[in-house]
Amino acid sequence: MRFHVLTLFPRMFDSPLSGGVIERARASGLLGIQIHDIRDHSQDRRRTVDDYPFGGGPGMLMKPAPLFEAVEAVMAAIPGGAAPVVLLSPQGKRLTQRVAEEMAQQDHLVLVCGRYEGVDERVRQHLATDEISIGDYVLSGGELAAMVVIEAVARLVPGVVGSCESALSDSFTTGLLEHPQYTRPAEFRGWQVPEILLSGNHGQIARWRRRESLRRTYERRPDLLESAPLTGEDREFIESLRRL
Ligand code: 4H3
Repeated sequence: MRFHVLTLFPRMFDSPLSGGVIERARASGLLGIQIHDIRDHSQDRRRTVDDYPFGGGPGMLMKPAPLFEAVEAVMAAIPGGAAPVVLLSPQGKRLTQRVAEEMAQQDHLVLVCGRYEGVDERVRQHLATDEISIGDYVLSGGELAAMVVIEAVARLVPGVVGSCESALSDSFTTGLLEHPQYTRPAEFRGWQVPEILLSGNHGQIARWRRRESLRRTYERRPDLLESAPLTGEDREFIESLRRL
């Protein structure tokens, strides 16, 4: 998987992507992350990338030309010359685990980070193939949203996260919230770890974990129960919660 990030602030990406699984995966060649400065594709000596909005209004907008030139330069270096071009914006499709899984199927992803009041509409209509939002709030730039996308997607690339299992059993991967997790000591300040987890009975432990995922999802995010794959036993347990 190769990420190509277009930004006016390349240095923002130095530290968040260093350290941890991302750095290891980059070192092993499993991941590539190239940061491109949009300003390198401005059309004039003053390296202008923004301009006043037609029709008036506060602030500035990002001009189309530097963005089109930057994306086209990146595309020219991508075998086959085609990759999704993702614009990060509050107006985009909400990033979910499912959306991250879809994105993780790609060999290349181009991420466009807007600044100012936004980008010229022709970028959205004729350059971006996707528009993604990491949540319903406005940031001063798309960079932090791009980093969230990189983290959420990269960890799904086989081999990036240690044991594939941990990537699969996280919250949302089962479509449910994750069950409670405990580690040593078995008693801490009088708070006991549930006995079942100390029993070594893996069948019962799996059943307890599934039920606790269902309970937690029912209590905190019942909306997820509509789309999560549920067995008959799951549904019976949820019914028992409803009757409480
Ligand atoms: C993404 C980008 C929020 C998100 C963003 C999000 C700056 C887009 C500028 C940038 C526009 C102003 N804010 N929720 N901001 O994913 O280019 O919106």
